[in-house]
Amino acid sequence: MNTLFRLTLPLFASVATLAAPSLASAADVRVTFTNVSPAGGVGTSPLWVGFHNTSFDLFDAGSAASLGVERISEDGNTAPLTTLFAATTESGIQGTLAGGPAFPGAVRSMDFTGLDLAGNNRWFSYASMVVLSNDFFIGNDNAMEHDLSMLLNNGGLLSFYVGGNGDVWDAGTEVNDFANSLANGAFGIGGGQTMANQGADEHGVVRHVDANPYASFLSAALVPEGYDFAPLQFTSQAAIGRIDIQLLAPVPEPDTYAMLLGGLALIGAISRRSMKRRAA
Ligand SMILES: [Ca+2]
Ligand SMILES: [Ca+2]
Ligand SMILES: [Ca+2]
Repeated sequence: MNTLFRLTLPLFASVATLAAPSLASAADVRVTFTNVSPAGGVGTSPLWVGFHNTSFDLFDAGSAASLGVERISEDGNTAPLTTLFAATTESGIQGTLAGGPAFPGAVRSMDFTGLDLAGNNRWFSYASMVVLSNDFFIGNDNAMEHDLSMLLNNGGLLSFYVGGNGDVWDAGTEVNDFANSLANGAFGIGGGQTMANQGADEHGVVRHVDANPYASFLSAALVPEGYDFAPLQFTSQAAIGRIDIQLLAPVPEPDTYAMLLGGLALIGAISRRSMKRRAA
C-alpha cells in the first residue's frame, strides 16, 4: 500500500464515522395515504398524522372521545386534535395531508422533515373521518402500534392497511342519523350535514363499528328505495386505506458538509505532498 492510501483510508473512515450520527438524528419521511375502498365505497377526510414519543394516545376504546377526536370524526376538522397533540407532546411533529377528502382510488401525500425516529418522533398516530357517516373514524388506539424506528433497518418503507374488517370506530359523540351525516349527496342519499357539529349528541364511548354499519341509522326514509349498500360495507372489506411511510434520502446537515469538505481538502493536501515527494 502506498503512502497516499495508508493516509487517506483511515481519513475516509473517520469522516464517515463523524457524519453518521448527524445523518441518523434528523430524518425526512413521506406519508402517503391511498383510499383502497371499492368504487362507490366510503371516503375519508384529510388524514391527520402525528409523530411522537408515546406521550400522545389518540383514544381508548370504551372511554369517551376527546374533543379532538369528536371534531375530526364528525366534521373532518383536524384543528382541535392539532391543538391537543401540540399540548401533550414535547417535540412532536404533526400535519394534515393536503388535497381534500379522499374518495376511492385517491392518493394523498405529505413530506415531514427533521424527525427523530429513534426518540421524540418514533411512534406514528393517525386519524380521519369516514364518510358516509356521522362520527365514524379510523385511527390507532394503541400509541405504540406503529414503530418508525423500523424504517432505519427495513429498507426505509413501512406500509400498513387501515380500516379493514371492523377496524373502524364510532366516536360515540353523535347519534347515527342520515338527517345529519356528512356528504350524503356524494352517495345519492338525502338529508346531510349543513353546518359543523350538527346532529344529536350521543354521550357514548368509542366503540367498534360492527356488522352493517348503516343498519342502525335513523331517518332511513332519506335513502332511495332499493339503494345498494354493498360498496359501503367497509366492515366486510379488507381495508379502507393504505398508509405508506417512506424514509427519504437523508440530507447532510451543514456541519456534515463542513466536515466532508474539510476532509476532502486534507486528502487533497496529502495527495499533493505525496506526489511532490515521489517527483523529488
Ligand atoms: Ca389508547
Ligand atoms: Ca357531537
Ligand atoms: Ca355515533
